[in-house]
Amino acid sequence: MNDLFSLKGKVALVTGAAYGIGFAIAEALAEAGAKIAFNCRKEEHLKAALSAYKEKHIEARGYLADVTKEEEIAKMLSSIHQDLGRVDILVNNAGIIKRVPMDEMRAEEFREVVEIDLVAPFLMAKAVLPDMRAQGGGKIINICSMMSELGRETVSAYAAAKGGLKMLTKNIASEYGKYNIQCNGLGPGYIATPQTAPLRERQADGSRHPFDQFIVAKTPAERWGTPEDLKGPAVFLASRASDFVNGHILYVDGGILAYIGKQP
Ligand code: NAP
Ligand code: GCO
Repeated sequence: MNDLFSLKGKVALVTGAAYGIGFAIAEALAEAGAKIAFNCRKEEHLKAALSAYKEKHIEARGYLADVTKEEEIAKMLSSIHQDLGRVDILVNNAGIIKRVPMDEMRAEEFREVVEIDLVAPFLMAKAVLPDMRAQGGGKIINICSMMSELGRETVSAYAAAKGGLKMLTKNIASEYGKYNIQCNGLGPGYIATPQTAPLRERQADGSRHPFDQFIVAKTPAERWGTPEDLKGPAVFLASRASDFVNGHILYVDGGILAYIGKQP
């Protein structure tokens, strides 16, 4: 049974894995035996991440690449081929959010979120598909969101992108399943990372942020998730254990999507 979840001999590329969810997923895939490649845009993030991986005894290869830029993707993949020989697992994790009421959001802000959260996973998947087809298969994992299913105030661009990412996942699964390529989504609930830090900030009077209280009340598990909660599901979707799972969005949300909410 353990072999089903082993990633020995596999190379995994996790985008945006300098910290947060991507770092935890990369750590999990490494613990399952994979060799790790990751990227981000900022030199300071790359340097800090390389030290952090080393502290975890993970020999991750880090690359500076903006996933919205095709030429940077091509250069990164060429370097990965030289350094590690192949990509068996792609985790499209890099993402941003902008929290702005839609009627105040500038078009370029909307476009930036969609470029990173939806167009970039398309570009990254397109870049690795030829290798995966040539090597007899592969795994693509797109990091979706509660906003792949639900909306809320101020996150129109993000919800549109993550909803699109859910359908891109299903389409890649449909088009490339015949090559033994499985494409699935991982849909975290509300996870404590830098991206959600503004939603958890203590108020001036020391009380918890109203959104923090709201999310804990909306979550049957009655807590925020941590990046560590995503490690097992990520290994499952990256391993042979999920070879007949394709086009599925695996939500790791403590039950948020199942729950109508507490009676006031
Ligand atoms: P985070 O803490 O903000 O980390 C985002 C990472 O992506 C950083 O390493 C960032 O590094 C990198 N990145 C951003 N834009 C990039 C680009 N254009 N090219 C390359 N790298 C880029 O985010 P997180 O909370 O870990 O979230 C990771 C993923 O999970 C995102 O897709 C997010 O939408 C999704 N998600 C998060 C939650 C949550 O509650 N936290 C829940 C559901 C889904 P640089 O800035 O150096 O590039
Ligand atoms: C927000 C949060 C969420 C989380 C996540 C939930 O502002 O609502 O940032 O969008 O990031 O995507 O799954």
